[in-house]
Amino acid sequence: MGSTAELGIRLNPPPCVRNHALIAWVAEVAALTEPAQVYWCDGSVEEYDRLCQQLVEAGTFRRLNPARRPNSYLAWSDASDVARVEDRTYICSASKEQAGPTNNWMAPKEMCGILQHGQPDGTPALFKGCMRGRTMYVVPFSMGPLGSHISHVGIELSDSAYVAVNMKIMTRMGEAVYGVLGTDGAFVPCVHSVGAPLAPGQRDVSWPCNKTKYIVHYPQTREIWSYGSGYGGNALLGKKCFALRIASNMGHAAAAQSGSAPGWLAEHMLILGVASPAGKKYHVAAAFPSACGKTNFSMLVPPAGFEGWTVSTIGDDIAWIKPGADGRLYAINPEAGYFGVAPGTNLATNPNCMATLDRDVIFTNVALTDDGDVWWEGLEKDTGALPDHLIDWQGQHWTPALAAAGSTDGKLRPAAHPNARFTVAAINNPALDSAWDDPVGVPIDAFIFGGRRSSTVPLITEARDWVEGVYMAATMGSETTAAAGGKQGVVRRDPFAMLPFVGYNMSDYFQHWLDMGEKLAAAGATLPRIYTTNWFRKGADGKFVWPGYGENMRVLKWMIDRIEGRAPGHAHVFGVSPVYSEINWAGLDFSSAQFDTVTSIDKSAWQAELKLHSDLFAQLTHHLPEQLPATKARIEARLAA
Ligand code: SAT
Ligand code: MN
Repeated sequence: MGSTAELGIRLNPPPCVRNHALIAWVAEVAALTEPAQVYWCDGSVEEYDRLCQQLVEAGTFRRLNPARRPNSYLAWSDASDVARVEDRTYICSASKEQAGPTNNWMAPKEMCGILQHGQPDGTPALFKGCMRGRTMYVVPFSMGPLGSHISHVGIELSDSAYVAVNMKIMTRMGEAVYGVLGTDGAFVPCVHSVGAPLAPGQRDVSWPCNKTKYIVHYPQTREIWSYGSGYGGNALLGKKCFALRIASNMGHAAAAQSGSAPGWLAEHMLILGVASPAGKKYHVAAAFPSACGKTNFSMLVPPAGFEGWTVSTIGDDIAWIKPGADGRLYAINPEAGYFGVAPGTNLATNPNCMATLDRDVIFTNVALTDDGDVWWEGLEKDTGALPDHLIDWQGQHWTPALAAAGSTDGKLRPAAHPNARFTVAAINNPALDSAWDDPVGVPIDAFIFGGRRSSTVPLITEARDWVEGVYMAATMGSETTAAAGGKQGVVRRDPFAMLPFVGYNMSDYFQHWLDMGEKLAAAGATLPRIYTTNWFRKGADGKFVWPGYGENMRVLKWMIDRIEGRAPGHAHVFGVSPVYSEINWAGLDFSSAQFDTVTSIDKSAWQAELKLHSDLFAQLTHHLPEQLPATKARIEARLAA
């Protein structure tokens, strides 16, 4: 490999960059990928505007009508690059066992051959010359408030300006991060390429990407290498790659280093604050799989009957959780923006989000209206009618008639892709919690784990104790969504809503949760309660029974009543659920018969469900904490009684 000097690539690090390891690494990656130029991002508004204008000129962005949506853009991706690619995602730990049976694994040496060094048979490395003709952006970012003891710094090298501007919104991105790094601070190196080098004079496409995709994590060196995709979690490497897969490794390793240190947790959780009319405030962290309404829940508006209650957002997708000096668990949101699903978002499902999206947004794969604004499925509920004409996310004319023509399932061809997204800064959110940026984090009172299940799992259950809560989270099942490639609507086990995001052996991850509970309890701490929810049960008519969204406040309130010792509930095979009279129904017409439909426990369905837990445990036999099958045996005994 030639040096950057031999290749004529000028590095030109700005004077504020004093970290020698960083400069050496940028030089190394530039020499490998051979970009036409290297650009060090400063994170300024001026830079953001300039890069967005560049993206407009390149045809990647369309500026939306400023009278309707100020300072906002629309991007349409390549039709093949629309979601996370779980089957192309690898955890390259030293041994296969460290990655565990739920992750794709390849030996680091072999993967380095494919990506970085070239293969023994002479096949060149994918990253060799992959940035030719493009700019390599150096994107400095902090996951978490700058300088917080819970935060960590990453540097993403990417040949995509789309990534650079999205990272500006999604993270604390900019020059101040170089200051935090100083001369020898540590950072997580993240390399990203769309895998579409340009020959001299070659015209670029509006969404460059490559058929071949690799989303690769090296836990030992805490490196991320991503190739071939420009979309979401595949490309914005601070998000799932760093804040979940690499960070889960860091939190686990922090515990393993010493016997009594509990380590920390990186979780696929929203964080919200809920304050009662008396001003008492609680904090809840809730895990749901991708595209199951975390953003809606985190911005919930209390319904009629809950006057004086407020819900505020700390985060909508990821939580980093560490024990504080008082033994309680404190959570921060490592992100600074929301990359949320647009379809389904409207004034009924999430009014705070609609206000958040009024301005300063990057939309990806939604439809374009005739007056230069955006549209997605669900907005017809606000306006009472479908638009007469749109340009859909693939640039085609869309009218209700065209969308009906050729449809085989009776549904209209969607104008927005089901995984269409918005990128917007947290500070746009009117429900933002005042502590969202607090370096100390917020103390967690309850964890919620929620799957998407049309049957079987009841609306709300409190686990009897930490171990049974971990059991319920570990065995959670959920129907798949458009957030990842592959079939939708099939139930798969999604432990802790972390199946695609735990960066090490799932059994060891379960053990980490169990150990953390044990260590904190031994130190005298009161552990957060653990709840499981399911908003998605369907009735005989195939429709959701629970009205959801703001009405979830009723469930939240019951949890607080439990914490405050006011709701005895009724105990059943795997925990405690509310009786009808314990829920505040003011302002909602929901009968006790309907309540039964969402809370009943069908013994035979649960017997079948427990068989699926056995299948999961059979897959995870190695290292599986013995408390889990022991808990299962207890539940089975209760079920048989
Ligand atoms: O594409 S992302 O990983 O950023 C979103 C998600 O799947 O939750
Ligand atoms: Mn997510």
